[in-house]
Amino acid sequence: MPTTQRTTVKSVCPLDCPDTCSMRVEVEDGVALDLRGDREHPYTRGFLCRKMARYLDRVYSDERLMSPMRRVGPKGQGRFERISWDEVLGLIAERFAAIARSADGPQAILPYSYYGTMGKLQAGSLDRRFFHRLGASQLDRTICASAGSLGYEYTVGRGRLGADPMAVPECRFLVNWGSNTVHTNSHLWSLMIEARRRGATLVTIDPYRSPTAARSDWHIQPRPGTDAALALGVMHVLWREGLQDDDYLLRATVGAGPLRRRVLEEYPLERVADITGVDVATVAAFARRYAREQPALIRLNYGLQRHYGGGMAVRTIACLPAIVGAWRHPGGGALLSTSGAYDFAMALLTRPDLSPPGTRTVNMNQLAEALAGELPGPPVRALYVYNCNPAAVAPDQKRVAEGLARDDLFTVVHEQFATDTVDYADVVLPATTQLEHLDVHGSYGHHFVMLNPPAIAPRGECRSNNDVFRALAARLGFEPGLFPDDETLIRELLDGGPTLAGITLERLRAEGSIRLNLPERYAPFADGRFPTPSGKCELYSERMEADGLDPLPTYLPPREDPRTRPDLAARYPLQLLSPPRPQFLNSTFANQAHHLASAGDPTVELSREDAEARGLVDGQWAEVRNDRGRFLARVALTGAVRPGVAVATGIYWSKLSPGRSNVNQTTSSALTDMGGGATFFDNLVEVRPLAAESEPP
Ligand SMILES: Nc1nc2c(c(=O)[nH]1)N[C@H]1C(S)=C(S)[C@@H](COP(=O)(O)OP(=O)(O)OC[C@H]3O[C@@H](n4cnc5c(=O)[nH]c(N)nc54)[C@H](O)[C@@H]3O)O[C@H]1N2
Ligand SMILES: Nc1nc2c(c(=O)[nH]1)N[C@H]1C(S)=C(S)[C@@H](COP(=O)(O)OP(=O)(O)OC[C@H]3O[C@@H](n4cnc5c(=O)[nH]c(N)nc54)[C@H](O)[C@@H]3O)O[C@H]1N2
Ligand SMILES: [Mo]
Repeated sequence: MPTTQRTTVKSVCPLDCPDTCSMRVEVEDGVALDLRGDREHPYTRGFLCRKMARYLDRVYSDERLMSPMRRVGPKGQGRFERISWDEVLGLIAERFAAIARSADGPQAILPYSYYGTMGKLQAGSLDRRFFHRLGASQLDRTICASAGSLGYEYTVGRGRLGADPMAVPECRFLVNWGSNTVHTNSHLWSLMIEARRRGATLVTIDPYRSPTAARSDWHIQPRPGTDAALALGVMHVLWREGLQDDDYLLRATVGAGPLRRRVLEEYPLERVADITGVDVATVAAFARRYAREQPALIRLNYGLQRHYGGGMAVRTIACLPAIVGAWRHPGGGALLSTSGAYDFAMALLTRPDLSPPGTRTVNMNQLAEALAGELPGPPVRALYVYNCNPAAVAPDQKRVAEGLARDDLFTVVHEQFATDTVDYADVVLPATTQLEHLDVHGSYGHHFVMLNPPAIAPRGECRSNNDVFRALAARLGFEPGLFPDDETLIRELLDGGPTLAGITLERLRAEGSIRLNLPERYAPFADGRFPTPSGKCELYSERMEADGLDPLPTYLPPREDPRTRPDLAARYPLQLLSPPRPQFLNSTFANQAHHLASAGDPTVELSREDAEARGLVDGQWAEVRNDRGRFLARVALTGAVRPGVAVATGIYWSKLSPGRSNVNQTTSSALTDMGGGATFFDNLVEVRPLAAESEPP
């Protein structure tokens, strides 16, 4: 009898989520039998979210793409025939070479990717080298975080440095500001619960009574996109009542004087209450407790910044910890992202120097415009999509689909499943999952470096992103030295700055996960020094002034707001927010039976008043629409929103939804005030009954 081979492999969750969990995979004779959260990892602490707990269903799904394919029907229909890797690589190389030689040149080729995996290798290494070397257009990856990151960076100096999440149990006042922490950062939530056991108060500031708001001690419910005004009102109270930390302000900030004048003169609480819909007493009570109950942490997340003024809103909120001196304490201050603490050698890994000078950059939120030929530069003639499902997740979906349907566009999609985007591909490449390839991870929610060795062999003919770019580079005759093996890439990446000193591939192999070289009790700005040009927290920012922005915090209303756009609101009076549904990770998992069944039909949550005024009842199918498009959803009267606000959680796949569209048919490709960010939540719509019956057509 042959003996069975059993091993345990320590892997890393690849999802675009701040938790970056450590996982243990039990493998028997090359088959992964069990996967669970690593009990020994100090941040994962043995539990996985409901999505990853069933990751093996995804790895072994019958619906995985297993071989390369070529389109046989019209674009959008998803009809393909099987071809070999040899043929498909030849086809892509030939098309790319022909476009590069043509009058349009290589910039007519556009890579399009986001973070289907957060692995440093498979998310951004040989792909970058390949497209830079080819001379393709560059992609500005702005769909998620760029507005808030820049706003935070102007203020604090590095967009992605924040409080140590491990110290959260020491906090006394925890604010989830535009963060659905329960579901989008569940391991931080468990640390918040620990803090609450020790007496902390949990507050959530969100126009939506999210699961996090519902489970908090205090829910403050502003109008969408008015957070900067709320924060300015809080500052007004702090200075008016002498609650500011003068010592920290003097040592660690610039611009306290002008900011104080602005908030005292321009943001009286009556005005703040009028803008935000939060009453004067609540603003004052929040400010007093925030100042006094230290350490206080503001967990701001990216949902907050998906409005026109999103960059300025994050910048404004990021001033608060300096005013009350919250940065003095481990766990105190603000937490947007921790990824800036990793001194990875990113330029070595991605080689931006290979991209010819003057190469254009396309903002990924403007895929509709790029495909319609509305951006400067040559037309987009080829699109290479990987780690991303733009047909479902990008704004202005109808126009994105029109672009993807162009017959003169050559589209390559590298995917694990036949997504909405795959349906528009000319050629499809089957991708490995996290259990099938090597990778290394940082995190944007903690401070560990983690290695993900492959646990099983690639299924079918699946190949990793890097394996494909190596093969394409060889076909195009690029220097082999630029496309080394994955282990070499890991060594290059780890050859970075001080927080990585002593962290090697060998140590990662032995230990799996290693904390960055940071003080055990890490409080990044306790000493009052900030990595800004002035060395201080910039309440007044000369860099913003130079960039044509208001150097002081201010309130910028949404683009689509009944207050500022009464004309538009006359037809589309409801402000629609579309944050994630807990069962999905963006559009990942939204095709899998278990998750889809647990999520149920798409919903639109409305206030009872708004539903009654439209003759809508709970559970009924309705059409949500504006001038950009429409989608169908069941009305849900959950009591979670105020009149004038609607919520449709996602992201469902369009082809699996009634009406074959999702919420992004209504969202706009307009950009934020800074950073070129997406404005998914800055979206006026109207909702109307679909039919007398409760079933969709
Ligand atoms: N389960 C699950 N987890 C995820 C994801 C997922 O899809 N599913 N996505 C991952 C990704 S890519 C990201 S970027 C993060 C996002 O993590 P979060 O930022 O927490 O995600 P959102 O739910 O988009 O936004 C948080 C909250 O902001 C609220 N919000 C909307 N507009 C405003 C506003 O104007 N002001 C305030 N104060 N709040 C507002 C929304 O109602 C929502 O409840 O989560 C990651 N984790
Ligand atoms: N209306 C609305 N729209 C939104 C948002 C919202 O809150 N509301 N959120 C926005 C945000 S925050 C984000 S981050 C974006 C996310 O948008 P995307 O980055 O497109 O995220 P996903 O929908 O999860 O799609 C990732 C795809 O990558 C694939 N994938 C995973 N691993 C690999 C791999 O190793 N190789 C290859 N080739 N493919 C792989 C997965 O199968 C999946 O289909 O969506 C944005 N869109
Ligand atoms: Mo995101």
